[in-house]
Amino acid sequence: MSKFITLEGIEGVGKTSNRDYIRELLEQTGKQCIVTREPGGTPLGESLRELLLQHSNEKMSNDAELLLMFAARAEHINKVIQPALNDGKYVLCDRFTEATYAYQGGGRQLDVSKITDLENYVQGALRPDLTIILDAPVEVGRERAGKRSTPDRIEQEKNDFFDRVRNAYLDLARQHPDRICTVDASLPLEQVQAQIKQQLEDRGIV
Ligand code: T5A
Repeated sequence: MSKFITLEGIEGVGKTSNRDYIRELLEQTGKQCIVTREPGGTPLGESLRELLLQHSNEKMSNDAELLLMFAARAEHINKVIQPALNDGKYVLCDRFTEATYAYQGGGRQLDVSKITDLENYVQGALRPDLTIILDAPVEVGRERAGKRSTPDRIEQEKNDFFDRVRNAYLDLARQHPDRICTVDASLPLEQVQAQIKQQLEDRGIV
């Protein structure tokens, strides 16, 4: 049976590193799995990602940012996520709507009811079966991300923005303990992976 699994967290906490680990675990237990990301995952979505992250759009309004995230998501669900789930595949996605609640709701302080309205409109009943939030202090994530590349338009926000993002993620985990869990991503990679494996085992996924 198909499942939709998403990975979340502030910048640099290890979503990409752990995505590959989860994929291996799923494949080892015989599941067919596709790996994708947001914003992105389709040709249109990747073009929207570029618009969203490039510095030349520094003055983008918060509402435009929100709507572009959901435009990319609508395309992604229609062309990639829902067809894969319909085929019985596992879909492993690097960020999804919880990122919108955290970044546009928490970080940009947009009215959360706008996000909920768009979530219902764009997704209908579709929600991730499991969201793993990789949680670490902002300084830890920024230090790791900073070693790897120069900051994009959103990454260049200040620490208080990312503190709000992190707190919004933690609130989501408290509100939806049935489908959202957190792991301590400040630990060494092997220990983060052990926590992820435990979560997947506890839910009968691997
Ligand atoms: N966005 C997205 C919104 O605002 N709203 C939305 O709705 C959506 C969907 C997308 C941006 O868009 C925003 C959020 C983002 O700002 P992105 O590329 O998905 O950008 O997100 P980033 O967080 O920028 O992704 P990163 O690639 O920077 O971070 P990752 O994937 O979390 O981290 P990763 O795996 O690349 O690791 C970073 C470094 O840390 C090391 C890795 O080796 C790597 O060098 N590392 C560790 N080191 C020590 N211990 C560990 N446990 C480690 N884990 C990883």
